[in-house]
Order: sequence, then C-alpha cells, then structure tokens
Amino acid sequence: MNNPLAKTVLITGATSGIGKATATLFAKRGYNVIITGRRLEKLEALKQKFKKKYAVKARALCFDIRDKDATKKAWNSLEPHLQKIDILINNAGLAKGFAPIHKGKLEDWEQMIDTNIKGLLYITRLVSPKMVKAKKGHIINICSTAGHGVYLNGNVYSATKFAVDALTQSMRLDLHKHGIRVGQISPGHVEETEFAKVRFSGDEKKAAIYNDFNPLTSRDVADIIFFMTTRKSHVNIQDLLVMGTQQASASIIDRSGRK
Ligand code: NDP
Ligand code: 8X3
Repeated sequence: MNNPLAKTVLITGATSGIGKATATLFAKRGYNVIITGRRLEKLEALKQKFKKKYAVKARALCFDIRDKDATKKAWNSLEPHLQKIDILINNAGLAKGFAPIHKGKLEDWEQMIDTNIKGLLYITRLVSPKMVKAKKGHIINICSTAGHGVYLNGNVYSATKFAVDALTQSMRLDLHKHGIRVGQISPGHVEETEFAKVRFSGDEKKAAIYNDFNPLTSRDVADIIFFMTTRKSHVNIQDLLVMGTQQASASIIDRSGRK
C-alpha cells in the first residue's frame, strides 16, 4: 500500500544511467517517484516496476527538456499534491561530440547547452516556487569533474557543467533563506550509463572508454545522492567531487587494467 507520508522525488533523465539508478533506489526506499525523459517505453516500464515491486506512487513524464512549453505542459499534468516535490534531482544531460573547438558541430553545442543548462533551468523554475511556498525542499544538480576543470576536446560540455556549478551556487544563495537545500555531485567517469554511447553517437569502438580501468557505476552515484538527501535537515552537502580510485583527475587515469 502507498505510504501517505512518503516524500516525493522528481528525477529528470531517468530512462538510463545515473537517473535510472537513482530513481530505482528512491523507489526501493519507499519514496514517491516522478521520472522524466524522452523515451516513453523505458519510462512506462520503470513506472510499472516501481508501482508493482515497491508499492510507491510513480509518474512518468515524457518530454524533451529543451522544449520549455513541453516541460511546462508535462509539469501541469501532475496532480497538485504531486507537484509538492521534496527532492528535485536535475540529472538530464549529455555530452555530444569530442572535437577541438575549431572542428566542433554547432548542433552538438546547441544540444548540450539547451539540455544541460536551459533544460535544468526550465524544470527548476517550475518546481522551486512550490518549495519556497512550503519553506522546504532539496535540489541536487548533477555536475561533473568537467565542471571543475577542462580537458582536451571537452570544451562546450565543460562549459555547460561550469554553468551547472555556477547555478548550484547561485540557486543556494537565492533559496537557502527559504529553507531549501541546494547541492551538487560532481562525478568523474561513470559506467552503466549511455553517456559514452551518446557522446560518440553510437560508435561502440570510440565509446569503449571504461575497458581498462574501474570507473564509478551509476549505482555508486545513486548511493551518494541518497546519502546527500537523507541527512538531518540542518545539514546541506554543497558539492561532492567523486571519482573511481583509478581516476586521479579529469584526465589522469590509471588505465593499466581493471583492479
Ligand atoms: P545517460 O545517457 O545514461 O542518461 C542521460 C539521461 O538524460 C537519459 O535518461 C536521457 O533520457 C536524459 N536526457 C538527455 N537529453 C534529454 C532531453 N533533451 N530531454 C529529456 N531528457 C534528456 O547518461 P548519464 O547517466 O551518465 O548522465 C546523467 C547526468 O550525469 C548528465 O547530466 C551527465 O552530464 C552527468 N555525468 C555523467 C558522467 C558519466 O561519466 N557518465 C560523469 C559526470 C556527470 P532520454 O534519452 O530518454 O531523453
Ligand atoms: C562526464 C565525465 O570526464 O567525460 O561528465 O567529462 S567526463
């Protein structure tokens, strides 16, 4: 049976990778879960699983987060009680392309900027007023090591994640006096995701970037997000920079084999 006291978490980009692992963990722990993404079948399958296996309320919102009207329409389709979000996890995002700045594709740049920055803003603008009204809430942005330092050919992806870092900091300045916690996690390489496949447009050879070292898994990141959001209400973890043991920095990795 649904728990009437259960908190509600909204996770963008939950059809795969970090978002899917995080949604699954929250559902397993009894939270009502709202998941978003563009792939309807994956969303519906997850929603059914959460309802049946974990007996929680689950809603699936299928929309492209780059489209502000579609984002608003999806948000407005939620029953008012489900619009009272306790935890917003701004996860939807991608890297597209891996070219030096003079060879990059404008459409790749636009897709990253529109998703990673503008999409994050669109959903935050819809969710945060209700948090302000309720005088509570928690927002976790998924940044990256790429948001703290640049690497060769990472140019525009890094720029979007630097923007996420700036937004996390400014959102906290604006919202802390309303009792809202804002923090972010900045992971290094994470497998069990479609990140590399998307970045290299399905080229499996190029996307095989985790064969020779142990990166984080999407479940590792989900565990940390769950930890961040289950501290006592006076504790706000502002940023966690997390990498696999074999990764020392954005570009220094022990690629001598999985250990
Ligand atoms: P995945 O590709 O597995 O997941 C990305 C998710 O974002 C998918 O659910 C996808 O859903 C959603 N998404 C992408 N574009 C849109 C869009 N236009 N509208 C709606 N949803 C969208 O990758 P990850 O799990 O790795 O990525 C999650 C986040 O983690 C990203 O912000 C990424 O930058 C960040 N990150 C990833 C790291 C890694 O090494 N994997 C490391 C550090 C940070 P759908 O396709 O159904 O729309
Ligand atoms: C994803 C990690 O190093 O590919 O944000 O930028 S990296």
